[in-house]
Amino acid sequence: MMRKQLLFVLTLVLLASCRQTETEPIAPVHPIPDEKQLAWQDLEFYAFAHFNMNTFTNMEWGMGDEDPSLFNPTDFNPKQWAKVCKEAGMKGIIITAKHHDGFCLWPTATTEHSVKNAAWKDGKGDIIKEVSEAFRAEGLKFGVYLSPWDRNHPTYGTPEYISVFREQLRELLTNYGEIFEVWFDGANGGTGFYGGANEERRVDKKNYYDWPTTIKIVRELQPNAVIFGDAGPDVRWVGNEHGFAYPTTWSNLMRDSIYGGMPEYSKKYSSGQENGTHWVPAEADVSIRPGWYYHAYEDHKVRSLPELLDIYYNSIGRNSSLLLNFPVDRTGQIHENDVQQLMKLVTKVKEDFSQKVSLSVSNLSASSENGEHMVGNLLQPEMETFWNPKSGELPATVTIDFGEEQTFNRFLVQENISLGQRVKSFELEIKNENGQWEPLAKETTIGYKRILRLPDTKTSAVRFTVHDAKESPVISHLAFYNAPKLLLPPTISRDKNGLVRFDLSEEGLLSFYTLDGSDPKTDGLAYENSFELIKPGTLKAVSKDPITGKFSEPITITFSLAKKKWVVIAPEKDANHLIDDDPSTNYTSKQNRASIDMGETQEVSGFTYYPMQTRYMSGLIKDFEFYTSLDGKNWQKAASGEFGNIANSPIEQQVEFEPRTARYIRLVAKSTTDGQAATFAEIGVLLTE
Ligand code: FUL
Repeated sequence: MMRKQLLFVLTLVLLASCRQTETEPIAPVHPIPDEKQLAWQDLEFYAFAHFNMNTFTNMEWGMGDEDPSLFNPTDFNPKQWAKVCKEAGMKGIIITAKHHDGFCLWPTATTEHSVKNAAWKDGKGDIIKEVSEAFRAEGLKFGVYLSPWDRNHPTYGTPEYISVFREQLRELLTNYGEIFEVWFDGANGGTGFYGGANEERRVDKKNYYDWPTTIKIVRELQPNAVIFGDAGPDVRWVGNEHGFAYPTTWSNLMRDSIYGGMPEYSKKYSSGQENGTHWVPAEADVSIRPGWYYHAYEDHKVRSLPELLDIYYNSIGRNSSLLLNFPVDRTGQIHENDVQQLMKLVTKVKEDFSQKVSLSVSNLSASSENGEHMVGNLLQPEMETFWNPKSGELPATVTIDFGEEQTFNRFLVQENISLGQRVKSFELEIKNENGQWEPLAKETTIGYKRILRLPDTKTSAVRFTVHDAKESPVISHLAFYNAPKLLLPPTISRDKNGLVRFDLSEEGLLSFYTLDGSDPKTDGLAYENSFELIKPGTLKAVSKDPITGKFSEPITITFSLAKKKWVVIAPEKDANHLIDDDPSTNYTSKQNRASIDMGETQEVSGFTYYPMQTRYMSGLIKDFEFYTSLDGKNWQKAASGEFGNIANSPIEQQVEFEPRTARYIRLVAKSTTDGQAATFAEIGVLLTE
């Protein structure tokens, strides 16, 4: 009897433990991605190329009346584009086959406004063919941007144009091999050339294009291509042009409430909705320069490494893909400055993820596991293997016991999105010295990939908790990394009073400087607080990572005299902006000149002129005269001339002249680049040593 009972109990225990290893089926939480959306999600990082008529007219939005012969790259080389993208780990490219001005980069049968009538290759060329072939040869994907708005076509605004537009689409989707993404811009309707009508044509953005029929064409001709638009249907706009997704980014979208170009899209819909009805993930598009198209005057404005890193972490790190634009230049190549910045980004991202905290299954434990979906699966990046707690268990936790103290500052986590985006809120905690859990980060959505940039964190264990989810979470991967500090020289600024300030590229860095031209690595003073520097001088500085002992490149800045005692004579509105030592503020002079009292006499041997730095510049001084005076009444001309390339290269200009004693200075604009009133960001003087 006793034996029988024991056996019965043992059988029960065995059954119970068997049941524990049984895997409960997991129903998807709708909406879920389809196959082409899943494949697209893996791409993560790909290129945009804005290269078209605007490249040759220096415009962002051409009117449509441009002469097709103007399209004429001097050294078109799409192999260079493909090589650059390949080296950067980008998975493909989307090119502006037709932008709003209507010029077609392929010899379309639908219009004369195309490469057929370009000077380039005597009208025999086909940009789309050459780019698609160059990318395919490198094993990269190819996509097309086709602007629904066409400021050239005479029929734009009538039903006839829709047939033209669809025919153009058919040509693109038939003659150039596999297309991975078709990009439909939301900007449409407005003023234009329209075959000579030169008028404003507004369209009913919701109904005019009859999108369902156009979408069918894409499905028929390119069943694997995803379609991008504000309302998807497959991939959606992130709602801004600076490349940032949101801390809460759902791939679910209330798609049926949206139409392309709707005014309230960015505010209301672009971050996705928890209860969104369709799977339409975000794509963050951003240009590597201020403009989408190439302008020589932006050659010095390619985004800095810290800016590019912010874009990377705020897009790919926030459940979005990154579509990074190159304004291909007039030669027909990606400009070397853009390549340089891109490679800096790629190198730094590689570095950030090169020191992984090594983990094995024995480091992990979970609050519960659903059969085969064990916590150890989190170590593999593949989506198909994932951790899933028991159904209904929330919060659900994973404890990562490092065994010994580890340092990290990046946390990467992924959901198996093939079962739907589920997590609504999660938290990271670390074990402190007393063995208690301390909060480290509290966030909301995860999605395909979420990366957190964290402060340097030293601990022996971390607890990852999903507090809230639509259904039991399906987490496919998590990892910790220790990214080396971004070691850039400090950003140095000086205000009107001569106070010099350093801004460091990351917290925790140190900085050293010299004022006598010597090496700041060996002879530098430690920068602690802002300091005064009135006299002109050369400041050299470096940053240092105290952990690795490594130094940044040095930076050298030559300061002219501080403007502490300066006043503008007969000032108009905002005149102080020209002597506030802040190049981001401007002064516009209707008199086309600026006169300054320096407050005391100086031995002056030259001057500097900083033109305005805003996106759309006007009134840059071209021909100038510079005067000095001892009494503010009698003026002597010290220099005159031309700022030759200022329209293309609006950097600080420096002019030297015969040294002289002066208390007053005056810069006169004899002409400006666009005939508008002269503008000034800053004026400075050089002194005789
Ligand atoms: C916008 C366009 O108007 C810009 O010119 C650019 O093409 C950008 C990617 O999309 O809507």
